[in-house]
Amino acid sequence: MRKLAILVAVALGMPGSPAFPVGTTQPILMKGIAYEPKQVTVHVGDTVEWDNQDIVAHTATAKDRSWEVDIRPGKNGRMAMNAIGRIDYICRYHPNMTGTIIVEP
Ligand SMILES: [Cu+2]
Repeated sequence: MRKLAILVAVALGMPGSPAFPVGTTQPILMKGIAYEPKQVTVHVGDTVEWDNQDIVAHTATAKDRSWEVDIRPGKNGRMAMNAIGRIDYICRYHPNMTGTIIVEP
């Protein structure tokens, strides 16, 4: 019985342990000249990864121009989210292509 309890604790990842990795990766597809999903919610320290499945290049460009990730067809790119808040972003090549990232504590 005691052995089982230990196994459950390991399966839950034991948050708070220094060995537990910080941050996860949130995937977003670039497909059909659109971001999918259009809006995501992540936590500070997480990484957003865009996967361009179109045959044209796209960018993820913050509307305030504080950062940009340029992604060629069939490639992917990532950006760590290190500040709380709402980020609206667009594709510089296709201004109608818009997305939102909500970064929570
Ligand atoms: Cu684009």
